[in-house]
Amino acid sequence: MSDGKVALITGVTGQDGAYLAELLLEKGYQVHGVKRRSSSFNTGRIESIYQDPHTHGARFHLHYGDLTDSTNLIRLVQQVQPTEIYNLAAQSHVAVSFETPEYTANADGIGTLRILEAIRILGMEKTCRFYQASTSELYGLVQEVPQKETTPFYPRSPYGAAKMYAYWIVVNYREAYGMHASNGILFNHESPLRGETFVTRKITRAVAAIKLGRQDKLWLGNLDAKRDWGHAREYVRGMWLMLQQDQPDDYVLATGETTPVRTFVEWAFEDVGIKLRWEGEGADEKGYCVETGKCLVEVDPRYFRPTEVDLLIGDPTKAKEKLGWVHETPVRELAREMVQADLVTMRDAPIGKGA
Ligand code: NDP
Ligand code: GDR
Repeated sequence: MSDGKVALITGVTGQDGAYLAELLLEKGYQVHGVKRRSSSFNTGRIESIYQDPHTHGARFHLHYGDLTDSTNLIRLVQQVQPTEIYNLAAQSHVAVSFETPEYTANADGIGTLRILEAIRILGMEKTCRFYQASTSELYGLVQEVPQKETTPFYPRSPYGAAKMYAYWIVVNYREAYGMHASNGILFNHESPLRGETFVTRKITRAVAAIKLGRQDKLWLGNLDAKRDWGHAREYVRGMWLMLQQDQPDDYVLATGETTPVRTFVEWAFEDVGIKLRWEGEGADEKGYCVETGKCLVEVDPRYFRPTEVDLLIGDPTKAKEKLGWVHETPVRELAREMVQADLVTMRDAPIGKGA
C-alpha cells in the first residue's frame, strides 16, 4: 500500500491522467488531479473513478488549475503537499502546436518550469518527486534508430521544441537542486480513451461510424508516417515505476516495433470485415473497399504538417533492465480493442469531425 503517499497529477482529464489516477488509487494513494476550467464538462474520462468530495474517506480530489498560472500552481502544491507530482498536462497535439506555437511553449515548456519552481519556492525539493511527460517527438528528424536515451534530439514542431525545453529544465533542476525529477520519454501510446483527433482514434472512430452507416469516408494526412504504438494503460505503470526508484533518471518507454499509419488503417477496417485496396500516391492516394469498390479513405493535404516526424521506433532496454517495465499489448491487438470500443460507443453517440 501507499504509506501516506500523495500524488498530484496535472492533466488528469486526459488519456494518461485517467489511467494513472486509476492506478494510483488502486495502490492506495491520495490522488489530487488538476483540471482546467471549461465551459462544458471535461471529466468524461475520469467519471468511473470520480468520488464525491462529501464522501467520508474519499481519496480522489479534483482542483481547478492551469499550467499557465504560476500563482495557482504554487497554491495547489502548497495545499496538497504532494509526495509525487506527475506533470502530464500539455497542449499535446503536434499539428495544433503549429497553429498555437506561443501557447504551446507557455503551457508545455514554461508550465513545467512553473511546477519545478513551485516545489523549490515551497522548500519541497527533498520531499516531492517529479515526473515529466517527455516524448519521442524530441527525436524528430531521424538521427538514429531505434531511438534510445542517448539519441540526439532534433524536434520538428513547436510542440517538440517546447517539450525539449521542459526535458532539459527537468535535468537541470535535478542536477542543480538535487531534486528527484525524471523524464519519461514515451513513444506514442493509445487506448479507447485516446483523444479523438489523434490518428489512431480518428481512424477507429471513423471505421466504426462507416461500419454503422453513419459516415461515408475517412480523410487523413500522411499515411507513410511510422509510429511505435503501445497501450496507454501499460505506459502509466512505467511513469509510476520511475518515481519509485532510489535515483531519478530518464527512460524511454516504447514497444520496439513500428507501423505505418496506412497499415493501422487497414487493420481497423479489417476488424469490421472490410478489406481495403489502395490506389494512387501521396496526396492522391485513396483506399477502396475491395468488395463494393466504394472509396472509403482519402488524403487531405490540410492534415499534412509543415515538418513531419517520419519514423519513430524506440528501444526500451533501459526501462526493462532498471525498472522491470515491459509492454504487453501488441499494436495489432490495440487496434482491435480500440475499434471494438468505438463500435460500442458509436452505436449510441453522434459523431463529430476529427482534426
Ligand atoms: P491529452 O491531450 O489526452 O491530455 C492532456 C491533458 O492536459 C488534459 O487533461 C488537458 O486538459 C490538460 N491541459 C492542456 N493544457 C493545459 C493547461 N494549460 N493547464 C492545465 N492542463 C492542461 O494527452 P495524453 O494524456 O495523451 O498525454 C499526457 C502527456 O504525455 C502530455 O503532456 C503529452 O504531451 C505527453 N505525451 C503523450 C504521449 C502519447 O502518446 N499519448 C507520448 C509522449 C508524451 P483538457 O482535458 O481540459 O483538455
Ligand atoms: P503524434 O500523433 O503527432 O505522433 O503525437 P498523431 O496521432 O497526431 O499523429 C501520428 C502520425 O499520423 C499522421 N497522420 C495524422 N495525424 C492526425 N492527428 N490526424 C490525421 O488525420 C493524420 N493523418 C496522418 C501524422 O502526420 C503523424 O505522422 C502524439 C501525441 O500524443 C504527442 O503528444 C506525443 O508526444 C507523441 O504522440 C509521442
